[in-house]
Amino acid sequence: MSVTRLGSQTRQLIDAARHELRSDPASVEELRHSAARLEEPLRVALTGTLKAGKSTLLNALVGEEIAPTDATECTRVVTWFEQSATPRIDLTHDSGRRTRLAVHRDEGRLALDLGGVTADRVEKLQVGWPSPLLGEFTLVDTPGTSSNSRDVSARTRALLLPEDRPCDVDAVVYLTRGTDGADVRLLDQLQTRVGTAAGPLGIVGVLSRADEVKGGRERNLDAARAAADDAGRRVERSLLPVSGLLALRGRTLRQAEFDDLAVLATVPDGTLEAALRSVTRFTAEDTELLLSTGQRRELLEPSVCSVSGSRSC
Ligand SMILES: Nc1nc2c(ncn2[C@@H]2O[C@H](COP(=O)(O)OP(=O)(O)OP(=O)(O)O)[C@@H](O)[C@H]2O)c(=O)[nH]1
Ligand SMILES: [Mg+2]
Repeated sequence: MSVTRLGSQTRQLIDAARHELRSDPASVEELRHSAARLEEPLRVALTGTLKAGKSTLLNALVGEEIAPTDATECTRVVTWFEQSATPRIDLTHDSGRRTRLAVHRDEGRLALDLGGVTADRVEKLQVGWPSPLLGEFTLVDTPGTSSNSRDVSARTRALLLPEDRPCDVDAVVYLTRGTDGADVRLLDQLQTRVGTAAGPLGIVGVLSRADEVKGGRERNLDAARAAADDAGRRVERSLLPVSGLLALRGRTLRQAEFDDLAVLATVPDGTLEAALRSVTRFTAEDTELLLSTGQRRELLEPSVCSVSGSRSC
């Protein structure tokens, strides 16, 4: 059945229920809320273990670096990315008070500066951004489920496994790099709630950072698929291998980078493969690689930045 048809049937059901329950104000209010939600973009949360690549995948989907990423623990508050005509950032304090924050970019990336408020006092951060994708989906970036701080993980659990109210998100993209114990626990708990008011409607499982799977003699893509199947068997669900970083670089590739990659693609396979084994080899003085060392360094620059942890998050 098409989504549009399903939507119109749901609308009809809500209208009928509103009519039947018109003498019960609490039910009428709940149904009014459901009807309003139906007109809004689908809410999709990206969740999973610490450093699984959640924020990077969100950026890849939007095609811009609006969710801070880093090699060290980065996302500490639940952040909602919503469609907006102009960029804006709103912070809801734990007291319920809302503050509008200044929008700053740092080397093209959105800097989420909480303006002196500590993460534990933040209830919710909402980033409004002009993006066609956000017109269809509201994306929710969450702190890692196995955060170094229990409070930080608790925020993700409070969002996804609410105790006393319906779940605020419609679907979950669950990123895992394998089968760490805490990962599987949350995934299992979410699974038992799928389709109930207290849970999401569905979960998409992802084996993230799939480019890091070592291929040996196999092609990396095949190795990533095999690793996802393997991990999927252990968690008893299918996992999609995804490299958010590769997707992000692809979506934000500049013309000069594209041209340099096209030159590199003409280097004989053996020479290129040997150079790609490490950063040191790739950036060594080597005329056979056709690009200057500076050009090759520039191609690596995004990952060099994140490894050095020099970004502000
Ligand atoms: N190789 C590789 N690295 C990735 C990929 N996705 C993310 N990374 C790197 O992994 C690190 C963590 O990425 P984030 O996107 O910040 O991960 P996160 O899950 O949001 O992290 P927290 O919010 O701290 O839990 C960064 O250094 C990223 O550059 C990927 O697909 N491939
Ligand atoms: Mg993050």
